[in-house]
Amino acid sequence: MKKALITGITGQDGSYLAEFLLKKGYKVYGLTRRTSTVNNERIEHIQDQIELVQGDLLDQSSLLEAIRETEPDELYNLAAQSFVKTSWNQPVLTGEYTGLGVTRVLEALRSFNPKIKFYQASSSEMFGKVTETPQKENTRFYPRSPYGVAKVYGHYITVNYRESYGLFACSGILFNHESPRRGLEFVTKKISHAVARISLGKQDKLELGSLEPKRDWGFAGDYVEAMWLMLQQDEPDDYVIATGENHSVREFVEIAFNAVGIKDWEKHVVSNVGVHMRPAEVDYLIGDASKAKKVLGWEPKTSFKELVEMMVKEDLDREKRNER
Ligand code: NDP
Ligand code: GDR
Repeated sequence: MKKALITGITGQDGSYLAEFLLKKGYKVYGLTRRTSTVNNERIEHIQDQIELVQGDLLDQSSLLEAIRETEPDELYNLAAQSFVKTSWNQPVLTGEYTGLGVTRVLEALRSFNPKIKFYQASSSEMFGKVTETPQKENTRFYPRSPYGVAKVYGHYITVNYRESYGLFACSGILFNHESPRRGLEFVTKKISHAVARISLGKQDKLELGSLEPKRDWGFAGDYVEAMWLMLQQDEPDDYVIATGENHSVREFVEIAFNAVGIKDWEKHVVSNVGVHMRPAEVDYLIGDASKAKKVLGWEPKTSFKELVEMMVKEDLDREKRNER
């Protein structure tokens, strides 16, 4: 039985990846940090099938101990401070978790067993102010936030450890991917949650920033398969994972309101650009995943409309049950 260790297992992607690997017959371990209240909602339904070990990206010895305890064949490094806006407020912490944290994990892996296969969660935010459209593996990086800068560091240290030490280390450059398990601060979930509440008369207004930014949005459940596929190849490499389509925040809002039968959505939406402004914005991202299609045989399965409707439906069901 193959064994996998996932950092960030309590996050959106960690929970989908854990489900996916369990279905593939893996023994799944997850690294979690100590919290004063339990924070396992996304993995509650599989908790009796996985094993959690304590550790933190800031603490080198805890990472080594987690690897020693679990002896994984594959290590997926998904943990990070992942909210772009927070990265201006906590730039040093973001650098520690999202950047240097990658080196700590790689060092622990290398010193325990350099044969463990390693996946790094890189991001389309590394392209930031894009220099080429669509973005592919060799498009120049131009990050626009402390988060994006930290991810560029994480990407290159992964490439560097592969080249320096011959590790089987892959960097997946994933474009935005969403799901009903997305954190509430991200724009997609903020919209689907508010739309559900507005349709039930529990809320009247949805306040957003600019409705113009465009993102290449996919479904997280589809994207975790690509992470796994990268580690099943003969050679380690880096891959862009995206749908190849982009849509504006406005389009997301429109489809979400349509899904609950509200046509005059504009009367519920306030675009307060000033309040939600980021010191530097990423306006336009669209990925070219043709390498992943050719080498990994990976393609997204869920359309943009299906994704929006899935998120709204799930929030509607939760709101009807009065759950968060
Ligand atoms: P989430 O924010 O949902 O999850 C982040 C996870 O990291 C949580 O489990 C969190 O634990 C954990 N974590 C944070 N800090 C630490 C720490 N110091 N030590 C240990 N664990 C920590 O992110 P996603 O699931 O959306 O994303 C997964 C990864 O993919 C991230 O690295 C993100 O930057 C990257 N990414 C995401 C994309 C997306 O669109 N979702 C696109 C491209 C890249 P806790 O629950 O305790 O907070
Ligand atoms: P992003 O996701 O920054 O792309 O990072 P987010 O959903 O936060 O923003 C997407 C775009 O929507 C605009 N926007 C708003 N965003 C939020 N959060 N709240 C609002 O009210 C709002 N109004 C407009 C933003 O300005 C932005 O342009 C996500 C994260 O998952 C990263 O970890 C990951 O690396 C990238 O996707 C790829």
